[in-house]
Amino acid sequence: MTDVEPLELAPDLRNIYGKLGGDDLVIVNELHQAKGFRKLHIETAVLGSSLDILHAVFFPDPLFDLPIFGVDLVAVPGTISAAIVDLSPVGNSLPVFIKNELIKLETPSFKSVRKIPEWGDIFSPYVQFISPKDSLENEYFLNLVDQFLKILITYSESIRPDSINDPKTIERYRKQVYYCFQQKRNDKTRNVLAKIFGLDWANKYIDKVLFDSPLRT
Ligand code: BLA
Repeated sequence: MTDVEPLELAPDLRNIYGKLGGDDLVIVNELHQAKGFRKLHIETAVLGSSLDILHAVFFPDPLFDLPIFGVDLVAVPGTISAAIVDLSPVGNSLPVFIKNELIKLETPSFKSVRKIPEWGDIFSPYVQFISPKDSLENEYFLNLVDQFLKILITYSESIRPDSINDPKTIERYRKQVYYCFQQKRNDKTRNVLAKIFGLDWANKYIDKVLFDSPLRT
């Protein structure tokens, strides 16, 4: 990416420690911005030996015709229970370049494909949501993540911003707000955080760090 710069985050939200029973919870956040992206967020969370999470969302600047990149990996002892990756549209559909590249990808036929929950109408038709069953499937999935990223970054290097009052910019802003709204309906994320830090803290963290809305400038 071009012009990558770190984004401010209060130290108490950058590295977060909590305790549940005998287990420690450690969350580490990394935030950047870049050309075309208002926020690149990578989060790792480890809850003792019971849960391991990698969460990443690259939120575009609505001036640019870029989809939202999202990945979530949830590992429990012995297996990865959820592996999801998508380039989610914020226009009426994905940009033509991105759609054409995604169509070309050879998607392996994973043994366990999971059902997208009801709030998941934000995802594209190309979303991959699986429980990888062995190390080969893990590898295939990570390879897909790489390819989704490559497509996004290649496209982001070629495009120019629209104006702030362009109806397309306004529509992309609106759709990004909706993406955040729907993600906040995922009670599985909220429950993990609320069990350790309480519901108030969990809601604030989800609103401010995980799925904050873009600024309306
Ligand atoms: C599911 N997310 C989950 C699950 C947990 C979390 C425990 C249940 C695992 C399972 O269903 O097998 C927890 N995820 C977290 C926590 C964080 C996190 C605590 O990121 C962060 C601190 N979730 C996202 C993003 C996507 C996403 C960006 O954060 C997609 C791009 C998707 N997570 C997602 C989906 C499910 C899930 C679709 C399954 C929900 C369901 O089946 O109801």
